[in-house]
Amino acid sequence: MNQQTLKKNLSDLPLGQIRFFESIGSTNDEALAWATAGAPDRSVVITDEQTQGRGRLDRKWFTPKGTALAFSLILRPSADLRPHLSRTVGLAALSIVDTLLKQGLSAQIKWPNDVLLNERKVAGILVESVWSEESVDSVVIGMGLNIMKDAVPPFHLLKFPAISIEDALGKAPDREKLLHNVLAAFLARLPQIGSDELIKEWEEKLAFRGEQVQVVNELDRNVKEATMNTITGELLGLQQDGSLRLRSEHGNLVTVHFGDISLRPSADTI
Ligand code: BT5
Repeated sequence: MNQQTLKKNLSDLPLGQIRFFESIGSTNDEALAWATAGAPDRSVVITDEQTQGRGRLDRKWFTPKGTALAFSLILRPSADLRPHLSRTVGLAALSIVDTLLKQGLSAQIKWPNDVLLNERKVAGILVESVWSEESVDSVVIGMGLNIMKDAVPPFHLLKFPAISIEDALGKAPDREKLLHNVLAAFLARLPQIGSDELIKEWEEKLAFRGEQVQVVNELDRNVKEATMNTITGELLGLQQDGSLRLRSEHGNLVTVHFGDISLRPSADTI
């Protein structure tokens, strides 16, 4: 992977500028700084290795050299897009699902920001914003995909099992082609971000739908009793803004908003 081959490979897509790094701390950090400095809409930061890759709550995201895809897309939201920004994470997840389907792999979305193959995490998404006074100036959509086996972190470092596309396919796919396909799928879906169809497709791909799950508010995890920050219930689907609908074990309908949430199948369903 290098700047020239990437530019050529992505030249048919309506992107802004492209910046490639052989190694970088985090593509999201670079994209946030670039967005603040005026990056054109739909610019992309791509790297072959991250040394400070981030998940939510500054959790670590592993991107060993030459094994993964790690990139961040900068959007400068138009007026049409602004009301639907909470759906960008779903749009990104569906773009990864579309791309995996082209490889013959059926993936699912673990709400809010993970993509699973065979109930193992193959990709993670981190959406962050640059604010200008009261409104969002730009949105950075960071995506990390495990391509080769060596991208998968050691088991003992993970809270949820992980997998690579190579593990699932039995061979390593072409990284640049996958990158092209994820970006192409994202840009193709973007005009439909406000549609009911998007929510329907996102719901159809949700992992554990109709099953009992446990939802934990990670921010509260350390400060409150476990019973106060955990909801157990049946995963029903999504609200219009992409938040999660559950039927709690007490029969109440509950909406779980985006945040630092982690979702697991409930212990008694495993
Ligand atoms: C995420 O966070 O899953 C979002 C990951 C976003 C990564 C991209 S790469 C490009 C861009 N630049 C960045 O710096 N980040 C974005 P979260 O749901 O908080 O999950 C983080 C957890 O996933 C960690 O605590 C680990 O347990 C696990 N993990 C770390 N690396 C992994 C990997 N390569 N594959 C599977 N799981 C991983």
